[in-house]
Amino acid sequence: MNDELGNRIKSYYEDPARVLLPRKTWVVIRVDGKGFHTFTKHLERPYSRPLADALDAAALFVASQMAGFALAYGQSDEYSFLLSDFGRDDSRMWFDGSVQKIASITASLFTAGFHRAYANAAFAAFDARVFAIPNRREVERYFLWRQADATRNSLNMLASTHYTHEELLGKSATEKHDLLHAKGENWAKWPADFKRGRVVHPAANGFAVDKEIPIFTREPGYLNGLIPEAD
Ligand SMILES: Nc1nc2c(ncn2[C@@H]2O[C@H](COP(=O)(O)OP(=O)(O)OP(=O)(O)O)[C@@H](O)[C@H]2O)c(=O)[nH]1
Ligand SMILES: [Mg+2]
Repeated sequence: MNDELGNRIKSYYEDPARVLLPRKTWVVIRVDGKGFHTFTKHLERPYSRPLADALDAAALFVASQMAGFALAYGQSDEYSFLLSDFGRDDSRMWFDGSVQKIASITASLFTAGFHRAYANAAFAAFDARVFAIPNRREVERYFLWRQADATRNSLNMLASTHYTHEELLGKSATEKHDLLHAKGENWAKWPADFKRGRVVHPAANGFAVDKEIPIFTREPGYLNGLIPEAD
């Protein structure tokens, strides 16, 4: 009776919600802080080093738990992980590519890792989305897109420490740079990781964080050396 009931419930309700990613692809999982606009209210602006460090610690922990991890890229309140099942013939995607497993385990591992590193009374939560990208060049473009977002975010964050929302409304990036110069502020002088983001990559002793990453479009070899080749 119990087996029959379980089988029926699984086949009627659980199995239809089981989505698998295709084999032999690159898989991206992006984790993003839930409501971090509020969570970060009392943190240093434009850039909180303790927050970035805790996000890095969470990413290092997740990387150590993932099968097929290639690299992770972090900025603002997010981290994107790249996995693949290339390599050996019998290599399998993490959790056989189960979307629900990958997304929920990544979000919970990241949240656990973040809290272990970040002593704060408030609880943080992270969402995770997972998808396959079928082409290596597109994987590279994915990371170019996130880095462009880091650069835009950092300029906006810095500008918003000197000007009100209304004063910045409709201003271009060049105009924001000019407004900052007018206050003796220079975005270019801020640390590389604030302007460009950070990368977690495999290293001799496990995994390491690179806080001095290049502008990806100017140094294509950087991402190229980390994104796995297809079989
Ligand atoms: N003070 C401070 N805030 C930061 C820092 N990094 C990120 N943030 C905040 O984190 C927010 C992240 O933006 P989003 O992810 O788009 O917005 P969210 O409020 O997290 O909302 P959802 O992601 O949709 O849940 C930014 O708007 C900033 O307010 C930082 O170094 N210092
Ligand atoms: Mg967020």
